Amino acid sequence: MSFITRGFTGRGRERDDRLPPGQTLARDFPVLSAGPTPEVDTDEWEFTIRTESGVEHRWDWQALLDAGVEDVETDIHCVTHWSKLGTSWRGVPLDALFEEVETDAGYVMAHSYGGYTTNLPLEEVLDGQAWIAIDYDGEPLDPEHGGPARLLVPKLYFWKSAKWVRGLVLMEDDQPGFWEQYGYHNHGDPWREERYW
Ligand SMILES: Nc1nc2c(c(=O)[nH]1)N[C@H]1C(S)=C(S)[C@@H](COP(=O)(O)O)O[C@H]1N2
Ligand SMILES: [Mo]
Repeated sequence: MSFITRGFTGRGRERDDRLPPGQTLARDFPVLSAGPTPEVDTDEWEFTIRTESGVEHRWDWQALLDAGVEDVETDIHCVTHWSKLGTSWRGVPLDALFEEVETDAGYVMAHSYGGYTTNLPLEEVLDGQAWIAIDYDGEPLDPEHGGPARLLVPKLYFWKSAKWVRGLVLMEDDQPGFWEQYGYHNHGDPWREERYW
């Protein structure tokens, strides 16, 4: 476990226990995209999970909603040092989609419309730790924030929360995604400050 400083910072200001080391609170919701915002209509949207043996599981928009949408209140942390506490989302837990998936793989590569990728350990996106988010703050997710649907993995730095997500590929061996190839940490735990490597 990482060591979390409680109480007061050197400047004498009270520090929120929910704020990981090196983070400051953002009032607005910054947009960070490596490329242009892809236009994805829910009519044509689909999400695929491909297993290590090549089996494809597919959901269209209605099938995603039918899998069960829930409210999520969570803190988010960007590697560029901003955090937002208590943000409100609605989304489908990945657990609901993985109910029909058989796999022994240890890792997933998330793929986005537009080409972005990011890698994650499978066990860290199950058990209520990750969602396909479709609403933010009571509204359909803004395209610049990943609408119609993005991955939401709040326990890791926000670059792991792939915007415009279109699928997961299960991998037996871990491989770096887009930012991970450019020196971002392979794992990205904000409480351990796993920023770069
Ligand atoms: N498809 C895609 N997803 C992405 C990114 C991106 O460039 N493309 N940027 C990542 C990074 S670095 C961050 S910090 C968050 C930013 O999400 P936001 O723009 O909603 O704040 O999205 C992540 N997901
Ligand atoms: Mo980021």
